Amino acid sequence: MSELQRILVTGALGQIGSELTVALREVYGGENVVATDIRECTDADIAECGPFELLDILDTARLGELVEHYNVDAVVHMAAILSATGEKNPDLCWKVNIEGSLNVLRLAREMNLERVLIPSSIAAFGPETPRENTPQETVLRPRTMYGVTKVAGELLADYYWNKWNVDVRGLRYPGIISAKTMPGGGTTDYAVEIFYKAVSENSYTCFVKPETRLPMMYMPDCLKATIDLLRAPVDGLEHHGDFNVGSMSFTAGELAAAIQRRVPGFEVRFEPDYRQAIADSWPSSVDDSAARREWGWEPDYDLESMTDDMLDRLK
Ligand code: VAH
Repeated sequence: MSELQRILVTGALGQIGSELTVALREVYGGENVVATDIRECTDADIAECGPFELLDILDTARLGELVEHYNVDAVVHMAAILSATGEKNPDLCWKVNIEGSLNVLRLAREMNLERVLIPSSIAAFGPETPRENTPQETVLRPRTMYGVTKVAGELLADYYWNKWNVDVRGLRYPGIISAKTMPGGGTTDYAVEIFYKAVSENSYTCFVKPETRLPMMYMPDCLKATIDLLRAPVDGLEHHGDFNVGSMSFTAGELAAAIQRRVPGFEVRFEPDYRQAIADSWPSSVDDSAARREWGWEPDYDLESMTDDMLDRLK
């Protein structure tokens, strides 16, 4: 299996996309990773280290033009509407997430792309799913439109793999915590916002209850998992679009306490809003033994080392 040469990233200005693009350019070379997003590029790292193009993922013709023009052999599809925003506009969430993924998959088949990566999420699970150490194969009955689009995305990945041998891969991201780009419209955004507020205002009002426990991952581990899966030899993969990946699980209260141990006087109040019901439908930890077995997944960060690094970066 040949190493990838040129990659197009959709949603390259998003929370994961903005750091994944930089990390991919370190592996493949700046000019070989085309960053795209629906909005103008205001990120110097992205603009200065390689090509950026405007792209609405629903514009199939434009996507095909860019893949042809840059002679792309893989698409990393990060453009999506997340869970909280998706519940405010479920029709748009379905449209962007499903039609966007289908545009990428159809193009991969038509242009015989080497590989496609389309993320899934722990949002694919629902209240009937076992909450502790959620299995790789399990009940997928999500209660959010975002989760419905993630389950559909996993099924589409398997369909395109089985019917047309399109090499599609994906991982069920937990909540991702990072210091570069604020997330947009996610239920796990509290785990990012709390750090920014600890540094800027020394107080934060958290929109989930302190006992809310969710699987979380620090951005360096997210980038490692994504690039390791993208580059993994296809022969070793039994799964394709739906790998569970875990690294740590903690409650909102444990996160607040970890920050308070480092930021004296940091005040946190807990005032749950509509996102509490979304968080309550998700598991508290996942079994990622398939990812560890099939492509060597191994996280590096835990709550303590992440908290130290996040506060160092934000200060
Ligand atoms: C969200 N950050 O909150 C995303 C993620 C597991 C959560 O999919 O919607």
